[in-house]
Amino acid sequence: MTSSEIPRLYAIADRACFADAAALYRFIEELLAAGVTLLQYRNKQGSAREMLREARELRRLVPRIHSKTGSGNVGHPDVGHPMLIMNDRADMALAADFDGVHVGQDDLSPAAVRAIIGPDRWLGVSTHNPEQLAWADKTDANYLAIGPVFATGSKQNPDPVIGLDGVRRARQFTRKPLVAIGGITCQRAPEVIAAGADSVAVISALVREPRRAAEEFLACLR
Ligand code: 3NM
Repeated sequence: MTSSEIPRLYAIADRACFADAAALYRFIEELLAAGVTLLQYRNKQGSAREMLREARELRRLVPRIHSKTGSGNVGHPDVGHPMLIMNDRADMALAADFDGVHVGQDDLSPAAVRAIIGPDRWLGVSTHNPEQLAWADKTDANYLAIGPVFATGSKQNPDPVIGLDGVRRARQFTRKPLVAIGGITCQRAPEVIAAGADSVAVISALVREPRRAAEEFLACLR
């Protein structure tokens, strides 16, 4: 994957934002209807069984060929469908047949994840400073994330805010697709991209009115 191939908007469905699984599924359907083509399922507190049940339902909702709308809804150019990424858990990604896994600094190493998921699924790695980014750049991650760019209420014990300067600095450490995360709103997304990010990952700014918010993001990132 090259930088131009990662979708500009990376929507994260954090289970903690929803009262029940049905609300999570509605959220995903709204995002798909808006044309979102890169989606992550994040569940930090559910049991393994609950996670797998929800993940399999998400796999069913996010079809391999998404045909609700026309060409504006094509996902990754190579695969032509929305990409569904599992947070943290390589085992769940395989069990629910997701398109990739995203790991943080305390999860399995990128090499260990790659050994589990094989060569074709996407692997993303979270980083929070230049040292971590330089290290992650040497792994075979398909994309790297950097953050938090701005203050966030969606993560427990977030690392220090890096700001737009942190994004600019990060850009100098890697040619892999760079995803910026943390406190990104539609208003601020263009400046994050201008600072060197290829994509913005978003949790809270999508929750209240998913379809409208996602459409706004996609419009202002075009
Ligand atoms: N990771 P929101 S910040 C999940 O810094 C996550 O790596 C971060 O949520 C990092 O868009 C973050 O609501 C939360 O701020 C992003």
